[in-house]
Formats: sequence, C-alpha cells, structure tokens
Amino acid sequence: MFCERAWSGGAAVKATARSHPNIALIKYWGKRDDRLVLPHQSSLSVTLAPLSVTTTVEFTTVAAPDTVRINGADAVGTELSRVSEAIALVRADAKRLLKRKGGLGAAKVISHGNFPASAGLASSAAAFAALAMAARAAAGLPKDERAASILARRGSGSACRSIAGGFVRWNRGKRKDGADSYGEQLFDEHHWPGLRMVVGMVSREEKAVKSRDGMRSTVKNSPFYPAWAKSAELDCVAMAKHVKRRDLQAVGELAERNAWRMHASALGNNPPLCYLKPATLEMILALDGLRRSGVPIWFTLDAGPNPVLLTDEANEDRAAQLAREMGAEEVVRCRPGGPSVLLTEVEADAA
Ligand code: 2P0
Repeated sequence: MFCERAWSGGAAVKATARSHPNIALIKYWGKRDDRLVLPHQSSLSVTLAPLSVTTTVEFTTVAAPDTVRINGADAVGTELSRVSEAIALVRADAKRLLKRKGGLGAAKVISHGNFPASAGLASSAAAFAALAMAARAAAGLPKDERAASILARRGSGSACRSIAGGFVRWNRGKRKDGADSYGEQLFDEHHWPGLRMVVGMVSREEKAVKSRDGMRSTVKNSPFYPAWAKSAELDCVAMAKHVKRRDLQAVGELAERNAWRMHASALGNNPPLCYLKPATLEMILALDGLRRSGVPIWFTLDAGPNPVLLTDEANEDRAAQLAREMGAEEVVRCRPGGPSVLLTEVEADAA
C-alpha cells in the first residue's frame, strides 16, 4: 500500500505521487510576488509523458529536520530548504484544517525522476507537483487539485501546471494572497494524442543564470518587460483557441513567437541574458527551410539551450533526425501526458 491514510494522532503516515513535467507553449517569465510565486502574466503548457518524477513523503512523529533525497543523493542548501518550506505549508494546513492534536513531525522525502535533472526539462515542475500531491495525502488532507496546484506553485511556479494533465493554463490571478493563481486544465491528454514534443538536447551544461534569478533581473532591468507581460497575456487567449482546434500550424507559429519574445525580454536585461547556444540557433533556424518544403515542425525554447520541437506523429521521426543533424547529443520524444496521481489510485484503477 503506497498511501497510508490512518491519521490517528501521532502515527507516521506516508504517500507516493507521480507527476509529469510540462513545456510551456506560452511562457511564464517574471513574478509580481517573489515569496508567493505569483506571475505577472498567465501561461499555458502541455504535460510531457512519458517523463515523470515519483516522490514519497513520510511524516514521522519526531521533531527533527526534514530529510530529502533526490535521485539517490541527499539534498542540501536551497534544494533542501525549498522542499522544507513546502512541507511547512502542508503542516500548517493540516493543523488548521484537521485540527489534530500534536503536529506532524519531520518529513522524509524520497524523489526519483526517470529523466536527468540537468536535461533542462523543468524537472522542478514535476518534482514540486509530485511533492505537493504526496505531502498533502501523507498529512491526511483531502484531495483538492486547486490546493495542490497552489502548493506546487509555491515550490516552483511552473509546477502548478503539472497537477492537472493535458493542456493547462496557469491563471495569473488578481488576488494578493495568490488564491486565484493556479493551473487549470483546458483539455485533457486525450484531446490531441497525435501532438509530439521532441526535445533536442544540445547541451547538458548547467546554465549560468537560473530561471528564478534571470526572470527577477528581467522584470527589474529590461525595458522590454512590460511589453512581454502584456503580449503573453493575449497569447494565452489565442493559444487556447488554437489548441482547441488542434491547429498545429497556428500553435507552432504562436509558440515560436512567444518564445522569441520571452528571450527578447531577457536579452533586454542589463547585463543581457542569452540562453541560446550556437547549436540552438542552427536548429531553430533550420526549421524555416523545412517548413517551406512542407514539413510541419516548429519550436519552443525555455530559459536554456535545448529546443523542444513541436510536430505531429507523422513527422516525429523527421524532428528527431533534424535534432541529431543539428548537434543534439540526445533526443527525447514526448506526447501529451496525464495528471499527477497518487499511486494508490493507479493501483485501484488497475485492479
Ligand atoms: C515556463 N520557465 O513557463 C518558463 C519558461 C522558464 C522559461 O517556468 O522561480 O523553475 O521556481 O517559479 O518555474 C522556469 O521557472 O521558476 C519556468 P520559479 P521556474 O515553463
């Protein structure tokens, strides 16, 4: 049994959850509130199967520091403190909502990804989504997608888009406390099963400026930032319509334009932030020629050098071939994935 819900004052409880990462078709870049992780603009993503992170959270009965193991290594420093801060929010919710006597003790967190954390595939999104689901269940809190998404958001913004599966919009929200800023499913993973996301891994080097620092600096120092935030909000509305119609060309063109604008805002930073490598540019510029010859492949690009090629099932092999020709050391093929799940549910479904 993966999820022990016997929550009877003091007994250790544990739960395991699994989440997919996601790739933004309309990017999140810039916070209006750093502590609550509230964005300046809405964003829209597709969930990436078969990549996943599986996380187990166990609350012990002893008051001690939390322990966190990620892919077999003990987490330390910021990595540990970000997980611990999310766990502290769960403890506070459990105390407030369940009114139990005595607090939850130290948490033991064990997390494994089936893809390298350094691949630039937003492993933090899947990791914090799985952590949010498992920690809430282990604490005996009821299943609540919105609350899980808000908790995941506090760990890492993009993680709020990995609770629901398929195509998810992270609403910017208006409230100061962030209660209306969470991921909302627009279409599930069965809406467009033929869509393909092919990641061309041109570099595994850790980037010089992490997304969190890069976006903070861009908000503060780039004169292009207000224009970015305004256009991204409009892009979200248009992208939802294109996805609804499963219009690959419209989705691809808008995803490219939106990614370029995000990178343009970062390039407008002082000092300029360039996340592209020469091989990145070669790959994405080659797409234009391919499309003119009738091959429907577009790209999107996060704050890193590895393009994600957007295409359909029929052209997936061509996209993978292109990525390799353009210098990708490794190619990862993805399709729309499902929601975060507690593994007890998977067991129940399979039975
Ligand atoms: C995204 N990125 O929408 C954008 C596109 C990077 C570029 O979400 O500070 O790791 O933890 O909220 O979620 C990366 O930022 O940042 C990201 P924090 P996160 O996917």
